[in-house]
Amino acid sequence: MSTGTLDDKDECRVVLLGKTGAGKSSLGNTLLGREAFKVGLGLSSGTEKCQFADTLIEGVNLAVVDTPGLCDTHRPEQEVLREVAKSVAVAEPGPHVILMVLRCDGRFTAEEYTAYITLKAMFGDDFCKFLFLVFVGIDQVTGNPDERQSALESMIHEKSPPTLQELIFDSSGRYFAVDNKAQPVDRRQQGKDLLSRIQKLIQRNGDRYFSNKLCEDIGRDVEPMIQRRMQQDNATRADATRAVRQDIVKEKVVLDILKYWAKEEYEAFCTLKTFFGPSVCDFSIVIFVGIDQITSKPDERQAVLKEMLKKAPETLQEILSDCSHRCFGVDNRAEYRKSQAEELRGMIKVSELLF
Ligand SMILES: Nc1nc2c(ncn2[C@@H]2O[C@H](COP(=O)(O)OP(=O)(O)OP(=O)(O)O)[C@@H](O)[C@H]2O)c(=O)[nH]1
Ligand SMILES: [Mg+2]
Repeated sequence: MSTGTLDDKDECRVVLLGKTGAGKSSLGNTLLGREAFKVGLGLSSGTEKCQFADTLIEGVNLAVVDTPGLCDTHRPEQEVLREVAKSVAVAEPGPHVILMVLRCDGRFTAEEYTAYITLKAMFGDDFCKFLFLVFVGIDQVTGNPDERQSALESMIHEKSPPTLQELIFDSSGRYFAVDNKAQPVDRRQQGKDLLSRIQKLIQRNGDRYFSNKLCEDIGRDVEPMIQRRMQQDNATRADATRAVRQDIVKEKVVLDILKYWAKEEYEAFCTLKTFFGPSVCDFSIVIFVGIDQITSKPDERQAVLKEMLKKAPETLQEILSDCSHRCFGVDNRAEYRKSQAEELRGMIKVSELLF
């Protein structure tokens, strides 16, 4: 089982995920009972980096991590996923609940579903045990506060597409409707009601929090930072943890999140070798997608990639060496995908001749 147990029983760590403009920051503010996170205006994207805020509410130390929106066409997916991974580091040793924020007054899009599948792949199936769906914007469906939950219930039963049904199934039917635009007293009560649902889920999960290999690796790097802070500032563990969280968010300490991914990829490569035998390398070409992030000039792609790989971490150097340095940089978004495919096919043919 890849889940940890709660050390500090009074802390509740929540991560907000969802598509851009869904209402994550607004929901974070509803939960915290104050305007801790900047809310987006109009079409502009509000949250660019993951944010952290906490408060003592109903005897619970509630720590909320806000993230930039998924499916943001103005931002590369890798960058957003990196921020999502960072949010897990901020919620170290792991979030108790992952709140997936959805809109009542909008369609559940194919992009949103794909983003959800990517998250599931990134975090692993255990992720679902900690998943809670929050549908914001219920004010667009009903103006009657007493009917919020029943209105959502009918909406879900009458017109949710199969993709959304999958999320509902994955979260074992845990969902809640919120109006972030409600009057302060009403909004406060909604925050408390949601917190009580969150606490029920934590109880059901036996006080465990979400963790996976990525969380454990990050935890190993973060723990000494907390210890150092405790000694240097003569701080309590809670204060030192809070300070380290802010350091991570403000990037005062650099956690090389991609380093952890590279490690996972390396392990996957080792598994492949064990499974098929070392000769699998003789038939392998290492493909690097997203080369457009490194150079915009198509003619320079392969040369720039080769140059960049000279500084690659040891694990990646090993993979490249095993594959006799056969590698290729691809821009999957380029309009000349066809010529890239031809170039790659040429490389495959050469490999066939060689082996
Ligand atoms: N009517 C209504 N509007 C809402 C609700 N929640 C959020 N909004 C509005 O939706 C817009 C986006 O809200 P944010 O909280 O910034 O959304 P976000 O998911 O944090 O956005 P990004 O950080 O850009 O990904 C803002 O104009 C909010 O006022 C709600 O419950 N009802
Ligand atoms: Mg936001």
